[in-house]
Amino acid sequence: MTLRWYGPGYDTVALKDIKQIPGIQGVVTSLMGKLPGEVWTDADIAEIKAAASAEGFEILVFESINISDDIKIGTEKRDEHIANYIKSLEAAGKAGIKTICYNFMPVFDWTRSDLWREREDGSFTLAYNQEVIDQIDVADFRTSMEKMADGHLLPGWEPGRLDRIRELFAAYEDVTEEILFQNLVYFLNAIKDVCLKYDIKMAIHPDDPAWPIFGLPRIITDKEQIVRLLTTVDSPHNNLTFCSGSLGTNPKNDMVGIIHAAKGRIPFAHLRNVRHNSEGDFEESAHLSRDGSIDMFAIIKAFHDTGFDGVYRPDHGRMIWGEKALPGYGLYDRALGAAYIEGIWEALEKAGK
Ligand SMILES: [Mn+2]
Repeated sequence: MTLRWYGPGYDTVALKDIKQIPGIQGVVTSLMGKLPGEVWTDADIAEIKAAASAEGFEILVFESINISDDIKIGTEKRDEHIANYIKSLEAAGKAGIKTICYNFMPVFDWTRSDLWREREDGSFTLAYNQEVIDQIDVADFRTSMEKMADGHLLPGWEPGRLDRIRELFAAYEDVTEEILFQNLVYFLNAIKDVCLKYDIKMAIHPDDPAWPIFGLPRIITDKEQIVRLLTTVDSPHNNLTFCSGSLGTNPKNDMVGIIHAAKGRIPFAHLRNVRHNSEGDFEESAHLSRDGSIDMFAIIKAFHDTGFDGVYRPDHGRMIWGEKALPGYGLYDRALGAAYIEGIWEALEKAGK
């Protein structure tokens, strides 16, 4: 059990507070100051490792070393960016980081229409409404996300990269789902040697939400696509980050089926719940099954049944008890989520004996 922690200067939650959540055995982090395509050096990684270990924490996963749009589009800069990515993987491997979470979503990372939707109980949460998204001018979208983020740097929404939004959209014009998939395969094959050398597991995060938005292709949204990727690059370095919240945005996704189909290829899992309010509208609920639309027990049981021995973490939480934090990443609700997940796991362990 881990918690995501953004590092000094980026996270509102302190490691000393994370330490008081029972059961947390490590952290998942990233170098927030880096743009996709840039190299992570040994010194960069040593610095964040030192910050974590000062409070007794090991870094168990890098989430994420982001992939540049040049790699996703397949531009002439692709090979240079992949060479840089390999250098970052070398540095991670030498530092003993074995799991790298990444995604292959064009232009925008995870997307919400509201970062502060008030719920019936007075808590605030991240929400998505398709009609609102459909009315957004993409050129203004980053500004509106930043405004909602209230001064916090959103992971995947780094300034700089999205300054040339219209250019980026134009660059994706001819990128079909199949081309994007082939570019992902090209990337995975290109980094295979360095991953095998250091026993690094690349773990792709599903697209969030799990359908194409703004006319951009999305290719990791359901079981069929996940199985296709795992079998096309059938290598121990090619794996899945299972995210119940992202896959669960589509009520049709069979998440227990995905966990079984990807057995042995899920080194990292994000566990959270969503509530479907109506077609195209969902919000992130508390972790409990009864608060959302996902059967969290069934998911955790599927991990237990398949012998999961990777790293998991409670994913986003609501903002409760007046907390002001990075949207989705407050301390309190994620701590409740961690305790809930640990409770289910302990019950499964003991019931099985
Ligand atoms: Mn996730």
